[in-house]
Formats: sequence, C-alpha cells, structure tokens
Amino acid sequence: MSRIIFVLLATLMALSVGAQCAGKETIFVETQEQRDKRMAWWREARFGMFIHWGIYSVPAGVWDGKEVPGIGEWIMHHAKIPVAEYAKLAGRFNPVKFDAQAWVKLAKEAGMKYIVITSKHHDGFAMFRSAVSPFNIYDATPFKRDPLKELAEACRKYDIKLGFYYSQAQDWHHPGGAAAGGHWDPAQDGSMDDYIRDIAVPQVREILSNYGPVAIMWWDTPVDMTKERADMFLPLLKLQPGIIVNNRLGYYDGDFGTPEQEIPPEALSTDWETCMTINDTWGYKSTDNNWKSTTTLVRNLIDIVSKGGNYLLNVGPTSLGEIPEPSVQRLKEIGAWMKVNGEAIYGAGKGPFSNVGFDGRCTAKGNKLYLFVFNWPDNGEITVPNLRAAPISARFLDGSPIEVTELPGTEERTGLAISAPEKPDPIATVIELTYAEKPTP
Ligand code: FHN
Repeated sequence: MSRIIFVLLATLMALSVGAQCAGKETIFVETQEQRDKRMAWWREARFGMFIHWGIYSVPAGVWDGKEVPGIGEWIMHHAKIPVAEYAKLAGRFNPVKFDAQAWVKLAKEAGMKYIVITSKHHDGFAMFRSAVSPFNIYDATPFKRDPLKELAEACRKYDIKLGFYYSQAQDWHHPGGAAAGGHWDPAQDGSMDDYIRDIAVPQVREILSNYGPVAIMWWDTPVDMTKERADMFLPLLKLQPGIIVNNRLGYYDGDFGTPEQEIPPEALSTDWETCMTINDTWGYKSTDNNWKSTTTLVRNLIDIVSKGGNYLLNVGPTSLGEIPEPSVQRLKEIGAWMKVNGEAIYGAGKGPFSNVGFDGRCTAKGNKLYLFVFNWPDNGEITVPNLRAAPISARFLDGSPIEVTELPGTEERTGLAISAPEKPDPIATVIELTYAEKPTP
C-alpha cells in the first residue's frame, strides 16, 4: 500500500517538475553569450557526483524493526514518524569516519568533475552549522563538525566544483514546511510563507555565503511553491556570481532540466542532467543491494553524453560517514574506463548520426567523432554511416592497432568499416575519428 502511495507521490512530483520545464520566466537576465560562458564548465564536465547524506542514514530504511518500503531518505514520511521522534536520530548521528578528502578524491578518481551534496533534505535537518535552526549537524549531534566546510575545502584542493542541494519547499520538521501529500503531525503545521522567510531563505543565504564558491544550486520538489515564494530566493543567487541553478525551484525555469532515474530517448536541445542512483535509494538504506553494474553505469554516461546531457550519479553515505563499498568499487571501475576514454566524454555532445547502425553510441567534439562500440557484431566489424567527408585519421583510444576500410560510395559520401581490436573493451571500445572540418551528415 505505502509503495503505491509513494509511486503516486513520485509521479505527482515528477509532473510538477515537468510542468516547470514547459517554461515560464528565466531566472537570469543575460545574453546568449553570457549564458554560454556561465554554462561552459558544466557542459564540459558531463559527469558529477550526487551525495544524499543525512540523519536518515541512522535508521537506514528500518523503523521499529521493520523495513520501510521506498527510498531511504523518505523514511520519516513513509513511516509517518512524529517530528519529535525523528529528531532524536540526530543524537545518534556521529559520522566519525567521514573524510571529505577521501570523498572528493573518489569523485575525482571516477572522472567526476563536480559534486552536489544535500545541505538539507525534506526531513529539515541541516548538514551544516546553521544559526537559523538548531536542527543541524553541528548543534544537534555528537559530531560537532561542519561537513560542508570540510567538503568545500577538499573540493578547492582537488579542483572539483561544489554544488548544494537544498529542499526549499518540503520540510517535515519546521512548522509551515510543505509535505507532499500533507502533514501527519500537528507540529508540522504553520505558515509556509513564514517558513520560507524564516528558515529556508536564511539557510540558503548561509550556504551561499559561508562556503566559498558554490557552482550549483540544486532545488528540489517545489511542492506548493508560488512565484511569490520563489521570488524570495532569487536575490540570494547574486551572492554567487556565475552560479548554475536547476529547474526545480518552482515557477521559474532553471538552467538545466532534471530527468530523474531515466535517460531521455532522444537528444534534447536544452541543457539537461540525468540524476540517478547506483542502487535504488538516494539516502543510505541497509537493505538495498540492487546495485547497477559498472557496465550499465558507464553505458548510461555514454548514452547521456551522446544526447547532450550530464550524468549526476548518486552515492548515499552511511551514518558513520562512509560511502558504501559497492559504490566505491563501481566508481573506481568507472574511473579506470574514464582514464582511457574520458576525452570522448568531456566537452563532447550529440553526434551527427540519428542512428549509428551498430550496438553503441557516437559523440562529437569539434572536428572529432567518438564511436562507442558496446558489442561487436559476429563478423567482428562495424560499419559507420556515410558522412560528407572521410576522416583524416582514426584510432582506438586504448591504443590498439586499428584497421579502417573506406566503403564504396558516391564521390562526396563514404562509409567506413572498422574491425574490432584484438581485445575489445567489454564496457565500450572507443574509436576516435578526426576530420579536416566539423563532420556533417
Ligand atoms: O524527493 C526527492 C528524492 O528524495 C531525491 O532527493 C530526488 C533526487 O533528485 N529528488 C526528489 C524526488 O524527485
């Protein structure tokens, strides 16, 4: 039953996010050139780490000895836990194994260029030292550290961009905060306008003021957001010149769309980022072991980039502050593949073919095309559709010797046949084709 309710809620929220994509007003008034400049690093980056971390990692999906169905960070909502009861989790949250540098180094090793971390999720608990509400990691837990400070320092040290997720509308702790489907504890009742003015806006001011450069503001679930409520956040964005915002503030269009747990079937002409879990939960859940394979994750990244998007891949650290081992292992394996093939991903986008004609994908960057072969045909040879000119050079990114044959065609159009290397990469073998000019169909 609660699973059905959750699916309904998720659908409603997805619809509300989708509705914003239809577009109302844009947040930043700027020329296309200014916008391209602001978005440049993000379009180049293509791959980032999402981190959902909070006191929901203490119950880790289990309440009163029973597994609560659904995603881990929603346990308070799904189990209808009273506000005061849930707040006690803070006293048990002591992530002594948290090591900001290790997290950032892992993201870097995976080939990720940015991190977005939950500064406050729907449960209302701030994962930073906040003067606005005592319900925060510094004041309410034995940990007495500010992980966002440590993460910001580590990101600066390792040259990784940092973004903050903040649940601006849903807040199941502070009176007046929204809750999808309605409040379940009278302690949650109050004025949403007051909540926005007294909690959400001042906390967003804190995260945009106290942590150095913030590259991305990642809003979520604009339940009950109106233009007036959204407007209260806009002046804060000036605190971080050049900041990029997603499309979930409410009322306004953001800089990029946010398909969740899915990859659009076709390329999109606007900026977009698929956010996705490695297993099925965002926040840590001890019982969720449905891990995607490294092959699936890398091919998702390839698929996304071939359609012009970014991939924001989630990890859900434990209450001790550790990223679960299956995630670490996969991120390292992704990193090994990226080390060889990353240039076909970074700064690349949609290729010229509507259909590559083999089991794989194609990305384009300047005068180069990158072909990703997932599975080679039985005859050990792929054929590449005709373009107006033949490439001036071709190579496998892993350094294997390459054999390319030009297929007979008309004078201005030639197809290519490329044979598999001796040891094809079981994840994806990448071929770089360089043309004299930007290749066109
Ligand atoms: O409700 C949240 C969910 O917990 C998670 O944070 C995801 C990440 O995109 N956003 C919401 C659902 O759309």
